[in-house]
Amino acid sequence: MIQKVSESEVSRAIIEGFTQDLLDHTSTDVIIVGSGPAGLTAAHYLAKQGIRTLIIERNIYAGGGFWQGGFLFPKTVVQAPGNEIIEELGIQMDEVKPGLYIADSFRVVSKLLSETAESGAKLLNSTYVDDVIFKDGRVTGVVVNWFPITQMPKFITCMDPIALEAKVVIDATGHDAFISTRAREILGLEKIDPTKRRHGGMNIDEAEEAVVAHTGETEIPGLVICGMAVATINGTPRMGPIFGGMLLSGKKAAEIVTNIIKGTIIVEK
Ligand code: 48F
Repeated sequence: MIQKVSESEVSRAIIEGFTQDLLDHTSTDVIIVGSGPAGLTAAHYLAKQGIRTLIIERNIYAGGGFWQGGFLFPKTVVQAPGNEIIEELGIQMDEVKPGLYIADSFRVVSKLLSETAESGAKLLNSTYVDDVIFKDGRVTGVVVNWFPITQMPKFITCMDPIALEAKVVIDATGHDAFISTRAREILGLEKIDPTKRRHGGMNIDEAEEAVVAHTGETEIPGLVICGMAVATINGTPRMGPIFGGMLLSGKKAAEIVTNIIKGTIIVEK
């Protein structure tokens, strides 16, 4: 016998559950914009330590470009030591050759998502970041709205967003590098157009080293950058369908943010 419930009880459960999560994160420790491999890895390591972490993703589903390998084939390929991050999740990868590993993307992404959720991170999906909060020379949060609003006709799109505050914001928006380019615009720094190809040709080894090396605090206080956004901002080569650098970049971002947060004197509101 299936439990009987009323329609309004179901509605109430959804509204109360979601509203509580949103209220809990109007002012939080870290906001990660983008839920690709870099953003998710950062979220996983941060939330695991009890750091309040909110991931914002414009898509309905999380995972970004991690669901597919290359050429739309759902295989995740990583090189050492990136495999250690996946194996830590409890996924055994197959060895292609010493130091190069492969697994089904479906297994890898679903496990990373589930571990990140279990760590306590929250996901605000179908939500896009439209702007940053910029106060006293630093990024102190983001301005968000429902993604479907962007698809509405211009004459009814004057719908104000809301803003969410955080001690640190992580730009994990992939090729768009949206948060960094917007913050640079506010500060009057050199303009970067992510729609124009900024990468050199493909060079996996150089690209992966560069992404990890440039991951971290930007010249914009309060903003940390990881993943493919790092390559866009720094104009480093492209790595194509390999993910070790993305995972290591997300992990490095988490370490940097942890240090920032632990070193911060937190004035609770
Ligand atoms: O693109 P994405 O997977 O970024 P990543 O974590 O990894 C890059 C790789 O997937 C691949 C690669 C390396 O192998 O070249 O491309 O750096 O995930 C970025 C996510 O950010 C979301 C976007 O929908 C995607 O899921 N995103 C981008 N801009 C916004 C956003 C925005 N303004 N608001 C909310 N979400």
